[in-house]
Amino acid sequence: MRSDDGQPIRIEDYRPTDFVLHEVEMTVRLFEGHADVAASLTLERRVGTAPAAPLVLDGDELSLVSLALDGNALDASSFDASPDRLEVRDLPATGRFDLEIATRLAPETNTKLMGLYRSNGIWCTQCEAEGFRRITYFLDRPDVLATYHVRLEADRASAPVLLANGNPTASGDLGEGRHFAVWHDPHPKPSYLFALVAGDLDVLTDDFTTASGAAVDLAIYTEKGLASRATYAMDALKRSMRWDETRFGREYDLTVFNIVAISDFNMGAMENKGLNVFNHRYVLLDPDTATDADYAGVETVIAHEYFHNWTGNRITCRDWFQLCLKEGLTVYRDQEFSADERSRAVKRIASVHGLKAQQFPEDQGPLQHPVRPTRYREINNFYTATVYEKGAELVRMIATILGEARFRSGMDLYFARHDGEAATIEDFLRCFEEAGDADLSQFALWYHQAGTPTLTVSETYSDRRLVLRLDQDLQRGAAGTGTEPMHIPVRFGLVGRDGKDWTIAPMAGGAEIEGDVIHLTTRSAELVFEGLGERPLVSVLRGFSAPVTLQFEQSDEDRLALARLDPDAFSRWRVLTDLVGEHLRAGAMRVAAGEPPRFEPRIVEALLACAADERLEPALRAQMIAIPGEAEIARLVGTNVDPEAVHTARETALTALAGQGASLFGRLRETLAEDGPFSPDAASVGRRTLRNALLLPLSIAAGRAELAASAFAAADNMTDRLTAITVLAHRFPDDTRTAQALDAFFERYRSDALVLDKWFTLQATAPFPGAVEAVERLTDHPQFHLANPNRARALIGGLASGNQRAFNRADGAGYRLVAKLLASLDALNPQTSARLATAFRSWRSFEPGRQALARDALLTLAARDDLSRDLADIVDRTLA
Ligand code: B3K
Ligand code: ZN
Repeated sequence: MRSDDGQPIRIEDYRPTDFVLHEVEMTVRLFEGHADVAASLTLERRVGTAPAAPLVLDGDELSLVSLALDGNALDASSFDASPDRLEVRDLPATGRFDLEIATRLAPETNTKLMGLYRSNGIWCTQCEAEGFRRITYFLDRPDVLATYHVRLEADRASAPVLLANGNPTASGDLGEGRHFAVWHDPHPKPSYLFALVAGDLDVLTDDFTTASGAAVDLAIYTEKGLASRATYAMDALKRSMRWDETRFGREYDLTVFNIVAISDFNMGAMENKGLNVFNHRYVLLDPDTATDADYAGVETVIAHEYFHNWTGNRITCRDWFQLCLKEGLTVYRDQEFSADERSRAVKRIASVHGLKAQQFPEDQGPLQHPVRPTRYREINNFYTATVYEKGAELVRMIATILGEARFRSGMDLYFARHDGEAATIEDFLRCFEEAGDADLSQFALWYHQAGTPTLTVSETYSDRRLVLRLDQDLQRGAAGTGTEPMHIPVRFGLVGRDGKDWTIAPMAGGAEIEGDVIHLTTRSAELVFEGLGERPLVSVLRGFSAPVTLQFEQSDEDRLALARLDPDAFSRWRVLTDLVGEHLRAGAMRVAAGEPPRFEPRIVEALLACAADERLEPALRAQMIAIPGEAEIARLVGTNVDPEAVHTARETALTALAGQGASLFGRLRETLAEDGPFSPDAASVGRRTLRNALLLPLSIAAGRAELAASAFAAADNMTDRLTAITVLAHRFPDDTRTAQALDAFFERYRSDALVLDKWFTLQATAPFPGAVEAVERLTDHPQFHLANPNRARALIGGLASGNQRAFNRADGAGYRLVAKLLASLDALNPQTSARLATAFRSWRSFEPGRQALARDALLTLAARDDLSRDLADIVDRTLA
């Protein structure tokens, strides 16, 4: 039976709880096969609550063992308990009381990986968003903050390590092979930040001294034998701690900070107070098993979870509608950290690329929602690119609008005013308005109106006079949440033919300009620049200063000139990638209409000029020559997409790049050859990135697998190895060396889960129609485990989200296979099946035949009566 009635939770229904929770005391006894939880909640009726109002606690698949009030068992007439709810009546009208609740859990059979579960023998928890209610009956909502004392008991042999939130206060022996540990978290927190971990773990330790001199013991726990792979994560943690002190004045606030790496995990990681639990892929690294992208991912996620200690934990969310309050802000903070630690331009390009690849399609399809939603049916489905990535863009826009100093004052006020509270977006914005002396009421629309605004720019020049016209429009798709004009900060520059920015203010204008930022607050505005010596090149949306779709009918000549000489490196990438995108879009439409494909040589020349430009760091040069992926081209085409035509158009561009670039790329690859031992520092990464970016075009130009096969054989690190084997598998599927490489790779890493994930993904993403059958065969592979989220994502997600051509195969086989696998996965792990199902979000953009087949697959899922609420929510909204 469907697990809900489809009724949404609505923001306007928010009201505080009838009871205030002060303290939580818990004892968790872990045994093979079950766990006993005794929770004592110190509660008090809120002033103003009716004296007879019952206490209603949340549960989820719970079984109540006993219930007592201040030490006396409660009479059955005083309460009603069901798996998902506990109602207690006849509670004191005034004063504090203790409600003692005992529940029994089965962690071993908890395949949803929410609440308390076991992963490879390790007991661990995941509570955000609503997992604590799977441990005990509770006021399981983020505005209920309490201090926690937690006592853990387990067999010493199976769980020598016992961890919970906060600081350790006691531990000892219990006899009969059992022992205990007690943890106290002095910082009031909501239940979603609760965590415990118990198991036989290895550990890497270190220490940190805060700016004010407090000592912190740091530890990263891993499965046996893997702690040495956590050294980079530890280094990233210490750098994050220091950065938050210098950049935001935020210090750590406990005596220990623990991280545990777990192999079965629904998401990337979780910021539980003082005890972050991580998907092991965001902790474990070494050059032989992890790519440079994996290193960057670890650095980002370690930083992100650490930064949550202030933005999320010390100040949390009033309700789940405010999720972007902690997530958007924390993503902004981790992006800034990476920009400071690595290269600002490279990081910004990567973030904007990710935003366009993930958030734009979401904002332009059926799963569209405002950054601060007002309705949800299943909150776990709102941990989206819109809340996270667009949420981060909104914070960045506040910084752009206010300037760095006023932005920092606003943040300082936010920390000072709301520490220890559960806050709202309104609270957050008010801090910037007060500290920054600004009116953000119009800006706030960014949080409430869904959809990607279109920013249309046009320029006219005559008589030494430049008129720049800006128009904003939010018509497309934002139905229901408003289309009022927003405050769009547009960073810009006027660039001379010598490649230098002019400093010139407009003579007249319908929009305010501060420095290099135009504040567009009306639907349209014109800026007039007079007395110019020549026509400048107009460089707009520098740094992607607002998450908009830019439409600028700038001539190809101007764009090619900007790609060559804009002093702003990000803008060179932006103008070039938009130009390439437009030509690919036109190419795909031409092919779909039966015309021959072509890709303009002068655009290739512009790409090659960037590749050869030694003023640019290598990582940037690699980003400049990257040809947009098939999903991105499909998004640009927008409607009636034929994925085969998209594929052909992209192939044509790749072939042109390979042909025209062969000799340059050959020379470059030589000069970038590795000359020392592997190092994960940004400069080495940049060189490796560019060198590896050349392997595909060089292999295409040669038309043979030779180069990739020898690169595979010579590789001494995973970045080079994975690049080479991907070129083999995705370009030369029938070459005997490809099969050999796949076998060798498998044999070498057969017991390394994280590398095997790559092996599965690499086959699932091979851009051939036959990838569907390959994936189906791989589901029978002895190493394919549907219950392991990383493996499920590697294979099913690889096909559904990473292989546009095969997933959208004309006969619908891709849709049917994915739907079938999602139904099986849903029975085990609804959160992961729902997440993977979002791959269907663009189904309406395809040509009618594919649309009908995708719809059929979705309807088959929708018709199942055993669908989880998570998956039903995604499927229903996708079909709506
Ligand atoms: N806050 C967690 C995500 C929890 C997701 C729950 N479905 C990780 C993060 O954003 O840091
Ligand atoms: Zn987060």
